[in-house]
Amino acid sequence: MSSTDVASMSYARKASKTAPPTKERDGFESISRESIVWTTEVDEFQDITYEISVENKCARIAFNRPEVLHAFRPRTIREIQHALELASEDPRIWVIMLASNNDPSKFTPAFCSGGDQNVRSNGGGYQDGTERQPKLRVLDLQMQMRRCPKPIVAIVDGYAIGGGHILHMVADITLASDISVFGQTGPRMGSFDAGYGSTHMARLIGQKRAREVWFLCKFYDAKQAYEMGLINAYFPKEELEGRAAQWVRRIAMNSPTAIACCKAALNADEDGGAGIMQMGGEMTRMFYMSRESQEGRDAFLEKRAPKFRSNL
Ligand code: S0N
Repeated sequence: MSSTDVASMSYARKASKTAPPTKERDGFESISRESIVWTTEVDEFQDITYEISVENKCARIAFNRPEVLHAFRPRTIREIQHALELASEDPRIWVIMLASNNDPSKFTPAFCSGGDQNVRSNGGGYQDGTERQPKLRVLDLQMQMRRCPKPIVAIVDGYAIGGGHILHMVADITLASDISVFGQTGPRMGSFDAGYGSTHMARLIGQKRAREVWFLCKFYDAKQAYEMGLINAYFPKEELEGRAAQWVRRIAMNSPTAIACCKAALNADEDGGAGIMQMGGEMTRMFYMSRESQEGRDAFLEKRAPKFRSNL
């Protein structure tokens, strides 16, 4: 690899042996902020869009219900789940963006305003005519996001409220525009999320702040959200797309296996047995690729004793 390649660890190196330490040595600021050019590969969705950029090893799943500030109904969640599965199983995709399609000349910008109250049923969940029975299907999506080995980057431009706020928290990274507004409304709306929506929030911002967010149902601007640790970074609105492209490009330059293992470990710390299962699954998957593991299978199929070799 040439040292002029921005992905190289040598990229921002000075020839001098006495150069002072500098954080610019990570080369991050040299990564392009050009907009990513997206291709629609699957065009079967109503409530979302699904696009990919093979060049950038990235998929973009976007809420597409701006008239209700991207509130989600069961169909929306099922479509995101399907798109997430497509991205998870596509070896060309290493990073997944969760975003929203906004046109500020028509509707107030939002990432997602949570569960669609028009289809909140008295039967214990949401029902838009596409479910056999009312469900809190978004909880299944949260689990799928946690278990997805690829990093998920939430791009928040506008309101992230209620169940929409929880989805950005469950994503691995959140980048926001400076006009964004964050908050929970459950206790004002007759609902709550006592799962990740409460416990993961407390991990992110601390117990006292999490109790404040839920008990007061105040809204917070992007600067406050950043200072609390709810989001990774915020940018002027017009810079968000380019900055998000830069972050995603950098993640996609790094080792996907190393990132999957880091994600699994960070989840395991919080998810108990289910988290250990995810991390153990990554280890087993890698072990299956080794000569040592394959020798066990081959010996069984060839009806002989295994001749294991190991560097342990
Ligand atoms: C975001 C807010 C503050 C924006 O206010 P603004 O700018 O004044 O716009 P509005 O005029 O209010 O909105 C524009 C149009 O969008 C519709 N709309 C907005 N949000 C929703 C929504 N969530 N459902 C349906 N429609 C929505 C408005 O009605 C309006 O439409 P028109 O023009 O036709 O009048 C403001 O919009 C606001 O406060 N919205 C509600 C936000 C909210 O409370 N969300 C939380 C909802 N609950 C959940 O997300 C729970 C999720 C869940 O499934 C769950 C999961 C796990 C465990 C429990 C639960 C559970 O059920 O609680």
